[in-house]
Amino acid sequence: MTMVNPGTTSPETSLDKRFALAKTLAQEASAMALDYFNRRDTLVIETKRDMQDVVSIADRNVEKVIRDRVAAMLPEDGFLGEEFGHTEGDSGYTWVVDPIDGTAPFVNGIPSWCVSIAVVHGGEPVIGVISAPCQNELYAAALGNGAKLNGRVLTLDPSRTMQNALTGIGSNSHVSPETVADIVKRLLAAGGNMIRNGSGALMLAYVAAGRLVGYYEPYIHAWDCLAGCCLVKEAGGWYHPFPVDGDKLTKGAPVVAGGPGVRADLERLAGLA
Ligand code: LIP
Repeated sequence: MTMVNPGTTSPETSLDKRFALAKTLAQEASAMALDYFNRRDTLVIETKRDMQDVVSIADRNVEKVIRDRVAAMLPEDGFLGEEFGHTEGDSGYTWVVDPIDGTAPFVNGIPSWCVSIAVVHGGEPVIGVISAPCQNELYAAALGNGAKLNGRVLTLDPSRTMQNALTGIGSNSHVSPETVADIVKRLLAAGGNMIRNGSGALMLAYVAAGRLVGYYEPYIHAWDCLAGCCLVKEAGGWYHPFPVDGDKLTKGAPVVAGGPGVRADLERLAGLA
């Protein structure tokens, strides 16, 4: 039986079905995460890779809710989450989820965190949904459907450049302090200015919303960046291809993404040009 999208005559596609579920799950999961945020003094903070790489039961329980709902609705889909790893599927669609991106700001009471949900198909993120409950903002994009912030269409301005706007820079202990310092030095020397808020996903959402002109992080995981990359592309921007095939999906890689006016400068900053 063909389902018809309410208000349209076209049949619901596999993408439509997953996009609707991703938006619903992002909103439900971020409400749950916000409840944990508002009682963060009850959380036990643990560390992973180093003292700066923090996690709590909030991350784990939020991911479990998303993972269980996807498994119930779409058992044939694959799932990769930051906290519980990769489960293969056979539908060709893989959900890539960070239940709380910006965990360090989260546990320190800083509102720059979000729930990030991507769906990968055909070697690229075809759905990107980011929910930032502290700002009551839902960013949503699906391949060929454009990008929206709380239902408002996002379109990037080609006149914004590295020199007249802010560039987001991310860093973690996978990259040496000298490398990060050199990136910042070269960005400032090129007439740019940097900002870092601890959430790569949220900064990529800000690129899609035109608040930042671009984002570069030399080593980031798929669950931190793929939803944001989809949003940026669907808002009229670009991103350097992020490896998602096979076991590359679980490995880190650089993320370079931005609007049309920053491409040459940002690729040069990232050593791509
Ligand atoms: C974070 C990323 C951010 C990176 C941080 C951290 P988490 O993810 O979103 O871009 O700079 O080191 O990895 O750990 O908060 O989910």
